[in-house]
Amino acid sequence: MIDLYTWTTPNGRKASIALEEFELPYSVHPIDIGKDEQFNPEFLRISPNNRIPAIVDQDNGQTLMESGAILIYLADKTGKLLAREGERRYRGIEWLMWQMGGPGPMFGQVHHFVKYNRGKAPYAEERYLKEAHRLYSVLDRRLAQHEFVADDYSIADVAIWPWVSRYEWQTVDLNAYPNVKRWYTVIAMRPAVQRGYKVPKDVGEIPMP
Ligand SMILES: N[C@@H](CCC(=O)N[C@@H](CS)C(=O)NCC(=O)O)C(=O)O
Repeated sequence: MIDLYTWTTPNGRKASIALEEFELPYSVHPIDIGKDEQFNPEFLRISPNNRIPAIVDQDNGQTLMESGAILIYLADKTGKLLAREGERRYRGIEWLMWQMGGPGPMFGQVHHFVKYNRGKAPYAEERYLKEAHRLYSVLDRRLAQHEFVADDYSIADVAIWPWVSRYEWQTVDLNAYPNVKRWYTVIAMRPAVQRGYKVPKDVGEIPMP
């Protein structure tokens, strides 16, 4: 049994979608970051960076913060969505790390400046939107040559997809990135993704372009 500490955000959904894909039993502990619950001392013992998601694996007591580490751990635990060794493993990790260093933090800045604080910092809006479009172009070029980001459907797709699902917040028209749109739509149809998207609670349907 896995304890999942999460909220209704792209990083949180990475973990819940992965748990659904892996068909692992898990119990959900909502951490309402709007109410600063991520600063509760009990949560900080599991996630010292006061961020969701975090997990505790009741099988062995392993605690983990950082969604990328959680995805690798669960993939290794189950032997699914990441090759055990060789080039395919590192290709999956490569694109997972691309998400962790690129779309995660950069799209997050777009949400902060463009969605929630529009007009307050025009240069920041311009800078992060430009970077977001650059990242969408990188993804679109990759997906022009590959069905999924790495080789087969993998934890790299699971990591990137929830950030793309906020394309409306980012004022991004997915029609400008047809390969991303094709990939996004295929993944959105997966039952595990549809279930994981609604954890820890249902806040609406998956946006469809
Ligand atoms: N690099 C971390 C980022 C996690 C993160 O930024 N989580 C946000 C929600 S998406 C959060 O918990 N924010 C709470 C806060 O900023 O205090 C990961 O991938 O797990």
